[in-house]
Amino acid sequence: MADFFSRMDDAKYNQFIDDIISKKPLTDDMIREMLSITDRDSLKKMSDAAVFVKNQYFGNSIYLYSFVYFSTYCKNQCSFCYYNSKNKIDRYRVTPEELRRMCEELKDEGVHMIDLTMGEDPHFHDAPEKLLEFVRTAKEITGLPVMVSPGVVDNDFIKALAAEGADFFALYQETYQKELYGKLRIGQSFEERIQARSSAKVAGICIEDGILTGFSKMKLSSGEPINPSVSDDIESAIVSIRGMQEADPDQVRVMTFEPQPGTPLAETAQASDLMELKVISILRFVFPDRLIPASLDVAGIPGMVDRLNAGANVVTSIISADSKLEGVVNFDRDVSLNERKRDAKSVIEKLHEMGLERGSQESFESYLNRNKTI
Ligand code: SAM
Ligand code: MD0
Ligand code: SF4
Repeated sequence: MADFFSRMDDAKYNQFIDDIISKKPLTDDMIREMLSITDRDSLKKMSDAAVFVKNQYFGNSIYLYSFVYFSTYCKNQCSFCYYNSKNKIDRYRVTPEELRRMCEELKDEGVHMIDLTMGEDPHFHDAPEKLLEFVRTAKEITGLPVMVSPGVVDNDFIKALAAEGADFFALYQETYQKELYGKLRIGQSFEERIQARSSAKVAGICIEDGILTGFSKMKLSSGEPINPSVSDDIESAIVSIRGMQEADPDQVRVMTFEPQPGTPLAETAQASDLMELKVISILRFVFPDRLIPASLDVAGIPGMVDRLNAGANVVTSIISADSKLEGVVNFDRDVSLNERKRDAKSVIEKLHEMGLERGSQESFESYLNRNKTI
């Protein structure tokens, strides 16, 4: 049977693209059909359409975020995450002096924003001033916008982050299927997570939401499968894309779940990246003028190329060649630091090979101001 794209002639295909650019909404059935595509030519048509749409809004410009995972301590027990409190791993917490030194090095790397990320570390959660100081340091030393990824924090904390000049607040719902959420973010409130994101939006900070794919073969460490009805990847993605639309996010991401050693889901089979790539294209159709990242954390620079070719326009999880800090998913956990190749220079070289370029700082910052009325 002909699929969503193979049954379109050129005129219909061009009409589809025009409709997206004029922000005509996709129906659930359209998304379902696109996520079911397996034919290579149709997949190429889908990703080409997404890149065309991206070019309408962003041209050849790609934005780069430096990733600073400054504390890997965490009080939570997310079943998918290497850093969950039950995992017996080595952890670190960067000192204010170490952060200053890192920022001195980062400021001339060519990134557009610094992403300060932490586990839900009580050291910072219970003493907001310590995180505010990190934001201040990063902004002052690098002169760049700062994203914070602190997990769920209360409204007063968010207002203080806004007052300190935090530019972006990243907090991923992971899924908008409540039952699946309960199995991933064990013991954490679904609503409070949504609430934190919307408080940040109200406080005038740009927000990022994100979802994960690749849970359809989800198994516990005992080898026992988790109820498959909650983890059909296609239906899950549709619910989650709709969920993300609610808060009008400034940046939206999808990442493939990568099973992590020592965690409850360690035995789950690694899904291919194909679903993530399809969801990136669909995110571009549903959020045509928003930032969509290609994370280096899932599959490095080769993976970045695929994600940019699927319609992404930001590269995240850039880590300096000599940095000792970790990523989150860490596809390259076993690779020695100086072979990691997640640095800005390697990224920019690859962008040039692809006919893309690093966007200007000015255009990035004008995007950050898109919600501001004055
Ligand atoms: N602790 C904060 C929090 O959880 O919101 C900040 C860290 S957050 C940026 C870490 C994100 O990485 C998660 O929200 C999840 O989307 C992603 N992640 C973590 N472990 C992952 C895994 N094993 N595979 C894919 N993505 C993962
Ligand atoms: C990334 N490792 O971009 C980072 C992280 C946190 N804001 C982002 C998941 O892949
Ligand atoms: Fe902690 Fe974030 Fe990992 Fe969950 S995803 S265990 S909150 S670091």
